Amino acid sequence: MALTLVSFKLCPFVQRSIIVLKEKQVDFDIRYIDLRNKPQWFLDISPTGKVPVLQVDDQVLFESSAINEYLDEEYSPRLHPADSLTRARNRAWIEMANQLSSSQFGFTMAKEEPSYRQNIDKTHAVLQQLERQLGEGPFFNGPEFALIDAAYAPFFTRQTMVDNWFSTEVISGYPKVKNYGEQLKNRPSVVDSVVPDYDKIYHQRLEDEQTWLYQNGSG
Ligand SMILES: N[C@@H](CCC(=O)N[C@@H](CS)C(=O)NCC(=O)O)C(=O)O
Repeated sequence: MALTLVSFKLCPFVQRSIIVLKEKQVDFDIRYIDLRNKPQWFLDISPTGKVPVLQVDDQVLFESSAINEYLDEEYSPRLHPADSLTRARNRAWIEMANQLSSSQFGFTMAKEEPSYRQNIDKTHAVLQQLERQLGEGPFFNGPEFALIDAAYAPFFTRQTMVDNWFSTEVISGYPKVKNYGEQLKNRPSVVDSVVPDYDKIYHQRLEDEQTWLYQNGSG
């Protein structure tokens, strides 16, 4: 089967699917689009107008969770847990990872302080829950890397850079979360899941947008 992932270089949801493809060592093509100027061919195939979209021969899949579950069922090794209860709990915590990525986007891109603070608070609310949930690690479920870890990894790729640039120290108060992030961000599939100049592109985006964080550091 020919796989083409329609992508945007800074998207954490695309990054999840790339991690899964890399973990499974599956060959795929990647096609980048400009989300500020979406091409018509993309609008024609994407029901939500969002990336990732995965083209599987002449079929189209959208929504990162659905794409990743498809990849998991189609290509080994199996990354979702075998036990149905654990799998269901993982799906629920993937939804928490969605909230984390969305509040991280919110506080990094906020133009005004109230929106920055509101999204920082939302980020901490999820991190507190995650800290309570994590066990001995190194991964969410324990020793084995799973589909859920691909969902959390993009948060840490970004947060490491943001903390370095702006001294935000968002995860420093959560020892288990911090350790989880260290494990994830150094994993080869995660390192290879972003373009080599990702940090420059990300920093440039924050500068272009003149976000509140960019102008004020940690405030
Ligand atoms: N729930 C979606 C979220 C995808 C998403 O928000 N993608 C963003 C980029 S990171 C997007 O394509 N935004 C374009 C738009 O909203 O117009 C998923 O998990 O795939």
